[in-house]
Amino acid sequence: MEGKINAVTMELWNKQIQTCSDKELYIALLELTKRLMGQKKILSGPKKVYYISAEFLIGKLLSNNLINLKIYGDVDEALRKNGRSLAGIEEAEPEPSLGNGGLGRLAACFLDSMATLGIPGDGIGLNYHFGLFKQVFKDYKQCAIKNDWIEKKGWLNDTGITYEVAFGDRKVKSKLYDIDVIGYENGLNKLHLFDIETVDETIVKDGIDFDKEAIEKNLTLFLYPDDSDEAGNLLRIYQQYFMVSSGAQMILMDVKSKGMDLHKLDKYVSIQINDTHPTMVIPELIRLLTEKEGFSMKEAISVVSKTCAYTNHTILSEALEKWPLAYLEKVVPQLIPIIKELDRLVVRKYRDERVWIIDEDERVHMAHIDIHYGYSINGVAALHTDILKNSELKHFYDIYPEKFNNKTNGITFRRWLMSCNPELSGYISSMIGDGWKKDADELKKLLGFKADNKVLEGIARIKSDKKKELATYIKEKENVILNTDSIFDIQIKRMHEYKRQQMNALYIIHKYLEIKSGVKPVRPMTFIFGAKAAPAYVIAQDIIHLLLVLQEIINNDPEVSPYIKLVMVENYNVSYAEKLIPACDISEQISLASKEASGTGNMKFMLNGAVTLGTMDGANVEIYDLVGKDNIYVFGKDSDTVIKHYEKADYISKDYYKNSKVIKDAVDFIVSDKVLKVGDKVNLERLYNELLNKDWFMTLLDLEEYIKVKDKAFADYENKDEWNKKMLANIAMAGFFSSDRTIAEYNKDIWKISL
Ligand code: 26Q
Repeated sequence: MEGKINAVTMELWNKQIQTCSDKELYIALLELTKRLMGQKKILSGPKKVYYISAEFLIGKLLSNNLINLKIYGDVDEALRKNGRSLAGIEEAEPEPSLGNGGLGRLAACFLDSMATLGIPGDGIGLNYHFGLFKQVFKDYKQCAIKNDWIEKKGWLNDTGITYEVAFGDRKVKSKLYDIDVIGYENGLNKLHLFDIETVDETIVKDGIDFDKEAIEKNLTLFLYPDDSDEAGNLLRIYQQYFMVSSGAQMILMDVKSKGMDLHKLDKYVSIQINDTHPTMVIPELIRLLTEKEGFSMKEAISVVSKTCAYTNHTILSEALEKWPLAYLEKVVPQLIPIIKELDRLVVRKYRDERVWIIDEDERVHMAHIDIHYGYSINGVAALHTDILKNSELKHFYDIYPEKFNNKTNGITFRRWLMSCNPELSGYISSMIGDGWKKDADELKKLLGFKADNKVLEGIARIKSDKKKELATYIKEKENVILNTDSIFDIQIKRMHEYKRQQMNALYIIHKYLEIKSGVKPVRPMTFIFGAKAAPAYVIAQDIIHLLLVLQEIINNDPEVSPYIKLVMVENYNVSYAEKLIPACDISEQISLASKEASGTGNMKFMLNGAVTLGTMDGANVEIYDLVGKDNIYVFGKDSDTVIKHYEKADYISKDYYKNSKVIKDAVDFIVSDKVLKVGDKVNLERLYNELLNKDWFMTLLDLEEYIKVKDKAFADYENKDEWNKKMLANIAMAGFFSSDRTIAEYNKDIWKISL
């Protein structure tokens, strides 16, 4: 391998490994990896899946591709021999942040698993020039700046293929870029990313502001931050249609070029629609088939309905897309007669207005198009699918019980264990062999070592080493010194009230007040947060502000800082997650029950030996079922209770505040003199009032039990032997959450591709 790498560095830079900069080495390895990938077979067969998604949060690709090519170890060794390390070189790779969070990352894990299982399955998405904004902190607040990632030499390949996309007011050219996706010990699929030819990066001004009118210049400039306030923006409809029209044309051309009969499209193609963002692919396919391929409307609707399947990722009703018909009329007038026809057919058949596509306010319910005109509807965790069936989408479930199914999310173990934690990965293999890499269920063999102290201590040592590594990184990046003997408690995910970072903050305040009153914890505690907030999401910004202010106050208080450290890391992203997750002791999964569709961070933590502290929400329920009550900490009201509170509108946060001194003291601290001296009165008072007078996501409902159970988890940590067993049990039972399992289920129940 050393020779191969040196050959490329010589060719590109006329230098040997030793004298290259990290950037030069990265580019050389990129080049070498692309060449090796180019030699792999392209996965093909009679039927193909297209996973269409506005987001693919792929993260850095070098390590992952090396792992899947099975040359990670060789490359690492060759570099070490020359005094270099893959870790250093990875820092030179830009991270493509082409997604907001869970939904985008899931799409990326799925690409990895489809290729690994040998399923011909391509991604279809957009080539955003600036991914999710870069977060910087100033005056204890989040600022958003543009986040470019495209370099001259990178993973993107220009295919030279173009399509024409027509909007109501203009025609534009769509260019196709591809990124190769290599399976673990398997062949190649593609991620197809469409870009507008005339995009102009120079129109971006301060922060992330730009001219929203100039569609030709801005269409693929930015990924929209998950943000319901801005959902009405026309540009998002332009983006969505651009993606689906390009994708639909590509799919039909592909099928025709293979000489296949479009009337049997469903035999050759399944299109998985990732949330409602790509829903317009349904009317667009119908349009193309009727306008260009001579189909009758009936034939087109019939075959498209057998080809498209829909995945729902949310039960927050404000996040379900409803576009004003007038907006669609402006951007995509050619789809209007089709959407109206799809609605007419529904209205003719069903009297229940709740299942109609166009409502009385002339808004188009995108999910309703998917449900009526797709052949499968799935939720992303058992509880989530149950809630869809029994409440959120009940009227649809009554009509189409056979279409509904559950596909509990998963994660790729190649990235979330082998790449981010090679030490643990290697240790596992030394005990149970390598079989788990292909069959994740084999991790259960680890349970055989439950009573083996040497093994348990080995796992504990790796955890401790990863905590030290993280501490070094955080010192460098955030300038905060962590005590690696402390317990690491981590909450990393988008900032949202339903995820309840504010509840975690109230716990920290509670501990702070205890220490101030003389009650000291037996072991120091480190609380780590990472989160971006949608720029227009006011309360989310306020929670970030509170955390940053608390960090300042706590870490600089000599009486408290020996016992508590708080660090909110800047610009949390996939690469940061890969450093944080292996170092975690306690994984915070504390959403209000019924609100987190699944969560996938919970799975990544578990796989790396963290113990979950969580509510019975999303996939936490399945984690609980797998590891058993001794290996997880659960608290809080269950989803039925929460749903009833919403139905009856009988949750009054002030009652909880008034009736508990612990709650009152913690909440009042937000607007205490000490905090107001450092922070911004406007933000802090707004958050305080929100918690007291609204608290839509019921923070105070669960706070007392959260404190109790979290204290118990911290106390249990002191029994190292028992804790190590909990770590082992979590790792051993994580196999179910491999995205290979998830994708195998999608294939068995939905796509039905024979392998
Ligand atoms: C909508 C309209 C306008 C602008 C943006 C959006 C938008 C963008 C992204 C709405 C939603 C998203 C992302 C949602 C998401 O990430 N959902 C998460 O999906 C995960 C994978 O299934 C689940 O594990 C999480 O529980 C769910 O929150």
